[in-house]
Amino acid sequence: MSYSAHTDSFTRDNLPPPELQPEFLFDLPELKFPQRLNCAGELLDRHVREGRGARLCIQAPGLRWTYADLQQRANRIANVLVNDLGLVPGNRVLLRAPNNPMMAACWFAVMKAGAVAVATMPLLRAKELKHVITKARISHALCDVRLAEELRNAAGECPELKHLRYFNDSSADGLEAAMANHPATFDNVDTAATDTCMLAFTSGTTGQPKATMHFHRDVMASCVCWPPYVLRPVADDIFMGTPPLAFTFGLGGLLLFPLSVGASTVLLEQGAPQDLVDAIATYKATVLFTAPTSYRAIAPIAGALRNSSLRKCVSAGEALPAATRALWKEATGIEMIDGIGATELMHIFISADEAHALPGATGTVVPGYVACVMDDAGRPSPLGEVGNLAVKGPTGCRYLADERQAKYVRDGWNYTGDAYSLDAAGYFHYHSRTDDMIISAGYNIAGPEVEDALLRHPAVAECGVIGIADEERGQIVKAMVVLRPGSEAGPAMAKELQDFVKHNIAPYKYPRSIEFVSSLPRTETGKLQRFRLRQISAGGAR
Ligand code: 3UK
Repeated sequence: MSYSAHTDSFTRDNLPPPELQPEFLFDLPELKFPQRLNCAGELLDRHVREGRGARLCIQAPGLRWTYADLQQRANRIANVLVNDLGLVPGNRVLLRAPNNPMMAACWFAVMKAGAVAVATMPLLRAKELKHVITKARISHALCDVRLAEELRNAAGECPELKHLRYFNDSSADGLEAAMANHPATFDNVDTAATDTCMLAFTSGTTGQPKATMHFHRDVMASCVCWPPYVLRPVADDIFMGTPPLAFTFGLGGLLLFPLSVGASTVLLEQGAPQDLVDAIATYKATVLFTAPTSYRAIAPIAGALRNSSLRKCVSAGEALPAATRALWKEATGIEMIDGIGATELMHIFISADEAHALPGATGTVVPGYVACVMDDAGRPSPLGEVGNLAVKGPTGCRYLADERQAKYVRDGWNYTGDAYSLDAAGYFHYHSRTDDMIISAGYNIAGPEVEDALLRHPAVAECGVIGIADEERGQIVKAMVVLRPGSEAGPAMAKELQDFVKHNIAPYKYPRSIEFVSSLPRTETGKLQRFRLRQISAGGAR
């Protein structure tokens, strides 16, 4: 058996069987990792060792930490975990907090101690936390004291969770008090590159959330593919954004990638449009990460960002409508960087930088990865034809003890569940989730294309398009529309929007049904919840 530092072998024991794992590619020279690798050593300690300890690392309201500050906090927390709480390498540690510096310090402490971080979305309730704790067999938790209640409720029903500490807590039994009793030095556990260091739960729109497993090597792989080839950050960049650190989009964009180049990050607990615009000015942020809907919501007040410090805007989490890309460029002058990533693959694998962006397309495959559009028999589809997106690279899907592994990984390829087409220039065009393709009177219609057409109408703030059952046509296209303030809902507006769509895309795609709503159901990661839209449309639970 190959080397592992894990004395608790739970994650190793629950890897998918070899025949169900994807093929991994390490062709790029920067992907030749040593056998022993601790990502905290690479991302954090290396900067201090090489003399950059005094450089700015993390900012938050009223706080500035250098690399040395973050390292010392992470070391003290690692000492608390190991010496006070009996943690051994391989144990799982639940992390729960809004995006803030202590959350980042805890994440690195877990890496240093050779344990496995399980970061959870701040909005999760006790019932959902209980699933995470049970599934990942979690023994330790570090939690922001302001989010204690739901975790306490869950812990009451989870005997395996024995050690809980709260942070951002000034009380005598808080994490900070314990940290003060320990040295600011810690010898990182000498983990194998292939030791699991984090479990990332999928958002679970269908069925129970799945736990994806990532190794120390995967964390580093995500830092050497998309960031240097597409984002191209520099050490003076100041990163900012909204995705939670519990979402790999946020973990990469707001923690791993800035640290991988010795840059700094601003961690904000609030991400409303005005908060973000103000924070960009206050901290002189240069790189912004958020979801397409958030760009759309900020656009009306984004004029202030024109000729500001901001130079790169990254959109991921769901498809970026060409209409939103255009709106953002009009408001700020900035061409966005779109990229598709997935929890299973850690981060972005198809993308285009600002100079190569093609409106309506996600981009080209990121160096280190290969991607293909496959037909239902698993053969490459002809150019231009819509099929199933399949990807391979240095990262890939490993569900912890889950039968659904065989669905995501087939013949060594990761199937993301997205319907894509490939053009002659190598650009991948998103159509819809494969399960969400609308079939109406024999035509395949992708909801996002109809959404993009509707979003170009000045009265439309947001919209979601779904297929609903229809006796005659099988399904019909239905749009749920949120209007901008000042526009009036009613049959006249519905007719106007229908005509507008018919004039802009093939008429058979127009929404035969339109319902005006005051908001759309979204996940904490900014994704439209189409299954809930279907329920709302059917008059079901809201
Ligand atoms: C969809 C996109 C079109 C797509 C993620 C960047 O979203 C992330 O991970 P999730 O596991 O969801 C994956 C699915 O989301 N999607 C994401 N980005 C795009 N569709 N264009 C895009 N740009 O259906 C994909 O299969 O929540 C995104 C980095 C890390 C991530 N985890």
